[in-house]
Amino acid sequence: MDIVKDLLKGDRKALARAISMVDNEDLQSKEIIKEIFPYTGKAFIIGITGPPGSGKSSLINRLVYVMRKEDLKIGIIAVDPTSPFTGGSILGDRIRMQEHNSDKNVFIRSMSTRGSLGGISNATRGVVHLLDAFGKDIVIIETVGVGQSEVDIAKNADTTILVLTPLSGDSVQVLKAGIMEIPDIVVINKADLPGAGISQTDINIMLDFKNKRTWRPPVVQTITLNDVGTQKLWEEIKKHRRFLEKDDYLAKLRAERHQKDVLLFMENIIKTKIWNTIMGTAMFEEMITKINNKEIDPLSAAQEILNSIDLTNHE
Ligand SMILES: Nc1nc2c(ncn2[C@@H]2O[C@H](COP(=O)(O)OP(=O)(O)O)[C@@H](O)[C@H]2O)c(=O)[nH]1
Ligand SMILES: [Mg+2]
Repeated sequence: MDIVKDLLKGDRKALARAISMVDNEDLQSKEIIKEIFPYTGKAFIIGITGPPGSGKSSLINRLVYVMRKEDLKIGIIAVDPTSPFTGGSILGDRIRMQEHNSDKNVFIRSMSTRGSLGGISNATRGVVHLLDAFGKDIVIIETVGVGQSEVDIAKNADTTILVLTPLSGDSVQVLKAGIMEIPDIVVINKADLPGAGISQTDINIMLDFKNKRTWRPPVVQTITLNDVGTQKLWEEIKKHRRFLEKDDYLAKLRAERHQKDVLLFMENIIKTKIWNTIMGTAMFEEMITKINNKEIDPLSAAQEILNSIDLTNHE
């Protein structure tokens, strides 16, 4: 495809168009991903999550400056849940990061989650692949932490950063939700506000208590307003990356990700296939009637239907 050729040549307009096609789940998006996939796997993926307003976008804005000093090419995806409660934050993200608009090596894109409850959609994963194939060294995904998204981001990123603040009771939330297994690095942003030290102590205790992993997540205090702690955070990201690369963890992590992706796609394909094959058919209606009349139980009905339909040919 021409669009893929242009994208691989470094044409930013082609990248933007391809992203829109993938984001809209355009008919051609499958073909695009297929063609660019061999060129992926070079970018390092950083996931940044945390409660709304904790300062994720502001932090990314600062981090980008630090990364650009090392001449790294950066792609940023700000994932916003399509929730009425956070409706305005896409605009906020853009404003927070627009300082980099004139930098050709920084590409920023907002995406919605399409009701997948703050999770990472296939479209988002596709856009990560596009940015990767385009030649970005670093891809940053920002997601609002609303439960499922934290778990999801950790599955999709190489390094996951959880951004908390001293005041909002964030650490209590974290304790409740039991998400301390997820971050590779914990950031306490807004360290200019009172309570940062206490939060740090609390979080460290939780991490020591909860964590039996080989990597002990460091806790970094930042103040994005005055650019405090950004360099330290970047050093910790690089440390984590070296850790992943040392024992081939990164390769294992990515292999696991591919395995999950394939399983998920298979589930989706089969589900659609079942749906398309049986919905509205007389056979299905009859089976439901039989269940209503207690002539058959639902599991036996499911097995009987599956035995009678052809599930091959998964286009
Ligand atoms: N006091 C203080 N406010 C901050 C800091 N970082 C961000 N903010 C403010 O917090 C608000 C939310 O920031 P934003 O980056 O949009 O948070 P996000 O929703 O997590 O992306 C903005 O009004 C920022 O100016 C900080 O270090 N200290
Ligand atoms: Mg934001």
